[in-house]
This record gives sequence, C-alpha cells and structure tokens, in this order.
Amino acid sequence: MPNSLQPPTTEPLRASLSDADDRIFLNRWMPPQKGIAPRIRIGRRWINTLWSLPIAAAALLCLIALAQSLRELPMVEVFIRQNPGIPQSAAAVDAGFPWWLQLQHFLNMFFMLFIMRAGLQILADHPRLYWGRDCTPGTDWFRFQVPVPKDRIWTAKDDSVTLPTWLGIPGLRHTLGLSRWWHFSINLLWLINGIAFYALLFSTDQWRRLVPLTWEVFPAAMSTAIQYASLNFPVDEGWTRYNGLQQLSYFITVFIAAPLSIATGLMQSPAISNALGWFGRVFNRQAMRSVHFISFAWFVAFILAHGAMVFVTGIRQNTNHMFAGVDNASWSGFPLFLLAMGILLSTWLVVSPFTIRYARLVQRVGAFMIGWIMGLAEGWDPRSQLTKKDISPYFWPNGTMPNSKEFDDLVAENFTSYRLRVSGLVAAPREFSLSDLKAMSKQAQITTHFCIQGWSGVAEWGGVPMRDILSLVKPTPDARYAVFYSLADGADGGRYYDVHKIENMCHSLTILAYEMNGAPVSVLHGAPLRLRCENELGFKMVKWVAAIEFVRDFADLGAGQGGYNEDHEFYGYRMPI
Ligand SMILES: Nc1nc2c(c(=O)[nH]1)N[C@H]1C(S)=C(S)[C@@H](COP(=O)(O)O)O[C@H]1N2
Ligand SMILES: [Mo]
Repeated sequence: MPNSLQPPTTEPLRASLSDADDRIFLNRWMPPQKGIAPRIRIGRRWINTLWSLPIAAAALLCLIALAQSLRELPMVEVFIRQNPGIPQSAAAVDAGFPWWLQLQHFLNMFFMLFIMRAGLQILADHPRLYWGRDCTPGTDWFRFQVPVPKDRIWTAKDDSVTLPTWLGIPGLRHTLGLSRWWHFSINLLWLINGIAFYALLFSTDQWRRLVPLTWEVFPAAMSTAIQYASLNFPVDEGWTRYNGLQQLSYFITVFIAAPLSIATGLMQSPAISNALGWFGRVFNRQAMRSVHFISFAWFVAFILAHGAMVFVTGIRQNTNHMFAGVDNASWSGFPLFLLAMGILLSTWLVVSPFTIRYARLVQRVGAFMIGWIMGLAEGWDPRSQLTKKDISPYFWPNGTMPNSKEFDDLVAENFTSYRLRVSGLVAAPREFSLSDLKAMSKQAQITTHFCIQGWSGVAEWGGVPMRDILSLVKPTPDARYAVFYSLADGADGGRYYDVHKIENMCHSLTILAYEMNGAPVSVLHGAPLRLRCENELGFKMVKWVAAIEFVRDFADLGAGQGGYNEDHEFYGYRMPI
C-alpha cells in the first residue's frame, strides 16, 4: 500500500545552493571599476561637469564685481533702501531658536549625511540618468560611466562603478544592497523628524520664518542677493526673522525639495509605481530618478552655500543661535557646534568600514527597520500595463549567464527535453515540458521591469500564470513559500535561486514567461522560462528556471536569507520597494 504520509519530495538542486559570507571580503567582492568624471549631455555633446568648477569661480568673481558696481548706481541704492532685504510683512517670531528646533536641525544634518552618501552609492550601480522610460544607451542625459560598449554583452552589473569608501556608503562597487538599508532606514527617521518639524513649526509661530506671505519676498531676495554679492552684507535679524533670500531658499528646501525627494524616491519602486496607475506610467521611473537626483543636487548646493554663509556672516552669532539658543556675544554655541561636527565627522569615518565588516548585521537591522514596511507593499496586486508602442527598443540584460554543458545541450536541442520540476509541499508534484506549458492557457502582458540597480525597461511577456500552476500542483496548507531554482549559477558560484511568498504567486500578472515581445525568450533574457512577478524588483525574477519547490521555511536554503542576492549581496527577500 502506498504510504500517504510519504515525506514530501525535495528538490535535488537544493544541494547546489551555496553558503555566503556574512561580511564583504575585498578579495572576493566584485572587482573595482573606475567611473569617469560626471558628464551632462547637451544636444549631442557630452560636457564634463568639472568645467563647472572654474566657470563657477570665474562667475562668482564677476558677480562680486557686478554687484559692487551696481551698488554705486543711485537707482540701485534707492531700491535697496526701499527693500532692505527683510520683507516688511515678515512678522518676527517670539522665541528665537527653541531647543526642539536646534535638536531637529542637528538630527536633520546627521540623517542627511547617511541618506545622501548611500543614495550616491545606489546611483553608482547604474551611473546614468534618463528622462524617457527606456534606458536605451545613448539616450542618457547624465553619466559617470563611458558609453555602453557595443562589441560585447554588457550587463547592468558590468556597468556599475566603484565609489571610494569615504564618499559612498559603504563605497566599493555594486554594494547597493547595503546602501539601500541605510538609505531607506535613515529615510524613515528623517521622515519622522520632518513630520515632527512641520508639526512644531505650525503649532508655534516658527513657520513665519520660512513661509513667504507676500510677493515682497522677491524684491527682498533680489536686494539681499545684491548686498551679499557686493560683500557688504545685509542687516541680520536671523534670531527672529529671515531675509528674502534665506526665506526663499529655506522654503524651497523644506517645503519643495524634501517632499519632492520622498515622492520621487518612492515612485521608483515597482509596487508604488504600479499602484499609481496612469500617474506612475506618465511620471515614469527614469524621470523620477532624474528629478530625485536634481533634488539631491539642490541639497548639495544648499548645504555648501548655507555652510559657507554660517561662517562668513558671523560664526559666533550663528552657532549661538542654532546650537545654544542664545542671541548674545558669548561663546556658548561654538563648542557645541564643534561637538556636533565631531559627531558628524566620526560617524562619517566609521560607517563604511562598519558596513563592510558587519554586512549581515546591517542587512538584518535594515530589514527590522523597514523590511516589514516593504513587505506590506507586496500585498498590492500590480495591474499597471502599457501599450505596444511603449515597448523599449533596448532592454538591459542582467545577471550571471548560464555556463554549463547541460544548458548548452538544452539550447542545442531547442529545449525539447527540458522539464520544469514542481515539487515540495504540494499534493501533486509534476514535471512540465515546454509544450505542456504552451498547451496551457497563455497570458500576455506589457509591463515595466524595475531593476534594483536603477534601470528599467518595458517588454511584452507571454506565458503561463503561476496561479494556474498552483491549481494543478495544489500546494498543501503548510506551504508558505515558492523557491525558484535556476539552470544558472550566481556570480560567486552556487546555484541562483530566489524565494517568494505564495501570495506573490497569486497576483494577476505573475507568470512563467516563455515569450518576450512576441518571440521565444532569448537565452540572454532567460530561455526557456523566466519568472515575471511585476510587483518586485528584477532580481526576484529568476531567469532560466529549472525547478520550483514549495516550502514552509527558507532558513535552511543557501545562506538562509531567501535568495541568491539576499545571501550574497545582502538584499531583502521582499523588495517591492
Ligand atoms: N538565474 C538568474 N536570474 C536572474 C539574474 C541572475 O543573475 N541569474 N539576475 C536578475 C536580475 S538582477 C535582473 S534585473 C533580471 C534581468 O533580466 P533581463 O536580463 O531579462 O533584463 O534577471 C534576474 N534574474
Ligand atoms: Mo537587477
């Protein structure tokens, strides 16, 4: 009699999974690759942004000369007398700089340090920016990488560049798995600080500093700009109210650049972009990524200008205001300012080496802080589809190609003996040939692929819905995850695999694709079969699928993190954001 309590079949490919290091060993990590000085494309010409340094220096000198001669004109003197710089409508606040404002100012500075450095590291993983939704080589408007080579397969991973450890977090190359934990976790803290800041601003009279109430702010800003530029500085009433230029630049930073950064950051995620429907299609990932970067550039410019002004307009008074909350001629603020700078500098020095040494810990703490929020977004069934005319002329290839006789033989016989094994916690384990799958009802969909590295592309995919596979093999109530095993190894050896919650398999656009843009999926893009799970980042969509196993837990697979990149590159196993 057949034993109905037979242990469930286990997938033989389990044995080819590998363990992974819990830290980054430089000799085993992806070899470094230098980028180039950032370039901006104007028309067909690429201009090196380093030119902006001498040009800005020359422009500054000209500006000073111009402003000084302007101030000799009676007309301009009259204008400045009528518009001394502080809008007359600006009511002074009562309390100077209360303790909460000083604290939030420091926290903001502290958090920004992580956010900006980790953000730059993420950018270095696809060091190009575009406006259109395609990432077709040559359509980038900004890059710090050479043009895409045409004489060889050039994957997105090949394209990533190294950042020094003092600049990026954690520096090195293709470390964005770790950068993302810093970027998103600290963003959450920054957001909380920002919300508390807004709340306190508007529940006190401090908002009056920042919000211009009349058009008078523009002539006032013009007047202050001329006064600063002529090196004959305007009267400073910073303790209780700001001049026009301060008001405008602080307003833009607090009420435009910060919310814009958050919105454009979130809109780069597959789950959020999909959930936004037409809005996500129009304001596509690449445009959002470009705006996100421009907003970053604003912050850099703001910090440099603001920092310089703190020094040149009276460091003692300014640090008394912002670090001690007093408006007098004492030295009470300056030591506190030095202490704050010391904390910033030592954190700056420590964070990259720490991340490299304790990579697994950073992954774990990051998942604790924001992985669960990301997990929530997995529940949204992505349905946003595009049209045939949106299909990208170029779709970046990525990942580690199959490199085995087994695979070459399959290609040579056009996958006739290929079998997809489905096993594990299922009532009816099965093998499917390619023609079995093609005989099932086919689903076609035109969707955007969101690679974690930053590129995206639109393609039409055709294949078998995973929910149809599920209804054939019938996962048992114990089954919580589907493990996808590839025919290809990952970059560090050991088989490529990835784990999805079963709920992800039930979304309407989750399919096993055997067609791409109307033709059989090419070997480059995952032949004979690759997963499409549209609410996740690209690395979760295993190419060259060999087998699917349903399991209760994934802790005993590979290094136990839920997938190859999760094990080896410290990604999270739920990454719809
Ligand atoms: N087997 C396997 N599947 C993989 C990868 C890989 O390295 N090996 N890379 C992933 C990543 S990071 C991405 S972005 C997509 C890329 O798919 P594409 O080459 O069709 O663009 O495949 C995913 N699937
Ligand atoms: Mo990717």
